[in-house]
Amino acid sequence: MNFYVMTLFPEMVSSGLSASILGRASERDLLSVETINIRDYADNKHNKVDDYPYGGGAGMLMQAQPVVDAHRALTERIGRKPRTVYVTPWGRVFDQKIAEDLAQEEDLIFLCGHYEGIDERALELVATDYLSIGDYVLTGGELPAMVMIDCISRLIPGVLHNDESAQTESFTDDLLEHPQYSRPEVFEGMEVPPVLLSGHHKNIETWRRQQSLLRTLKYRPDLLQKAQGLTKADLAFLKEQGFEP
Ligand code: 4HQ
Repeated sequence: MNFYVMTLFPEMVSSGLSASILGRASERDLLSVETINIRDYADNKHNKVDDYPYGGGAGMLMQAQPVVDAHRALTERIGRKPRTVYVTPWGRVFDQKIAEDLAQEEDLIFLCGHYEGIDERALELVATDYLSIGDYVLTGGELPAMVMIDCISRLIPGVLHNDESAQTESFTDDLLEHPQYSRPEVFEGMEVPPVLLSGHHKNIETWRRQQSLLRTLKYRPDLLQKAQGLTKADLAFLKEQGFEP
């Protein structure tokens, strides 16, 4: 997967995505992240890319010309027009399903606005998808683009270790994670649940499943309502906890 991020703050994006798991995946050529500095496409000698909004109002707007020229140069270089995501609070709210869909693409372009956003005509010309990461207002689209790239990247085969990726395959998708413990066995008087030290794999699996169900019931009952892979045993356990679908 090749990600292209069009932004006025390329170093914010490249530094944020070059560490840890994504950095390792880039080095192994499982993915690439290229930033395009929209300012490089300013057609004036002061490299100005923003201006006041017609009709008045607070703040500045990114102008259409450098955005459209940058996008044109990029798509000509790629040799086709990949899906181009504009990140904005009025987009569809990004979720795991959308990530799975985008992970099927060979190339993806993210367009990041700053200030009060981008001249509508540029969006009309380049954007194919409008996506949000949630109902709150940020200063720019860079962090949302990075959130989406991170989420999509871990779905690319080979990016995660096999034991990590196994998780995404199963029905645990719709449930919250069970609690986890590592050494020491006792920390500040608090013990690790004995079942986890028992070596009894079947019991451990049952305990973890029930903890996931309990945690989801407590913190995100809305997820349980739409959970797909609940077994008869799951439903019986939930019924004991007072949950009726
Ligand atoms: N933005 N999810 C870019 C957001 C946002 C969000 C605010 C995007 C500013 C210029 N984007 N504009 N939430 O708050 O995607």
